[in-house]
Amino acid sequence: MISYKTPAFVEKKGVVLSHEQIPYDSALTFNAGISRYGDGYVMLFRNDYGFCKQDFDDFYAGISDNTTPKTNLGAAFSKDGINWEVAPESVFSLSGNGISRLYDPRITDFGDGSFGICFAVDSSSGVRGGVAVTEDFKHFDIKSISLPENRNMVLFPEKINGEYIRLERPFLARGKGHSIWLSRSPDLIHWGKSELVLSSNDLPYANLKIGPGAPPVKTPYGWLTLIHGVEQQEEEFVSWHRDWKSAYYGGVMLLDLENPAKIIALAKKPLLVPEEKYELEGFRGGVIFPGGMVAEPDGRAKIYYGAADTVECLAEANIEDLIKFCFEYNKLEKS
Ligand code: BMA
Repeated sequence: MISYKTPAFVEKKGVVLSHEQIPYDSALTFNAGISRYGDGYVMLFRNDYGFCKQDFDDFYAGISDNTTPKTNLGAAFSKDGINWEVAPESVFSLSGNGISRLYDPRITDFGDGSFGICFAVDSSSGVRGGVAVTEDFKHFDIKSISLPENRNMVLFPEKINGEYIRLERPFLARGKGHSIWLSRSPDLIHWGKSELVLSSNDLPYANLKIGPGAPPVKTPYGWLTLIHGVEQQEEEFVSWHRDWKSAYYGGVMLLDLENPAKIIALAKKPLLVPEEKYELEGFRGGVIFPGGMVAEPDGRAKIYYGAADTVECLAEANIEDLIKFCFEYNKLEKS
């Protein structure tokens, strides 16, 4: 059972993109990256396709599993960050050389007309994390794809001490839980000088996995950084879903402006808890997966997240409240 609640200062706005809006084959649209773009916003979303409603029903009924999806990335554009117009064709996919698909994109605005894109790829050797650059969201110049097993990468919007910075989540072969790391690069190709930032063992609401969410947003107090944390449930989480026993929460922390491997404050309670129907029911009920945060001039933040591995959603909060939340719940101990 989920024992957390989304704090009152977070205003959930509901679903902003679902597969009905996609003009090509689409079953699930979720885990998007979002950025400001021109005088509006751009979204790159994960589009899983190649299966239909009957396949879902058979999956839930335990009859068959034809839900191993093909995936491409779609692009969508918006004037207000709420209503989205989807580009007529998918814009980015990857296969061959042992790679089967690319998914979970994140967008970082470098502020010079170019955007850093991070993504995960499934390969015959395991999951790998990729970094690309685009200016038009049609052409993607792939700079690097990591060794397996790594993913959930996000790039910082500016260089620090002359280096690009990314957060990432390698899979740990030893011990329990996973952790967020930070690596540095002179060119987006070569990554190193890696440091541990946060382990799921230090996060009370995550007993399994953890990962960076949205690219960090600069505030006077530090880099405001969304994460996700996974709590494995003892009992089956939603009875209608075969074998699904985990809850994915959105979380938030503040990283040091000069040395972002250092945590200034970390909310030890989740920021976004799956509780609405569109978060609890879908391909994977109980999943909240933040991938984008846009700071607005009025002090509000738009927080975008995939829900139930099925749709893309929006929540809003005051940036000040997000920062306060980090400090207020910083001191909670792991029980
Ligand atoms: C993670 C990733 C995400 C997904 C989540 C919940 O491991 O695969 O893409 O949203 O699981 O299924």
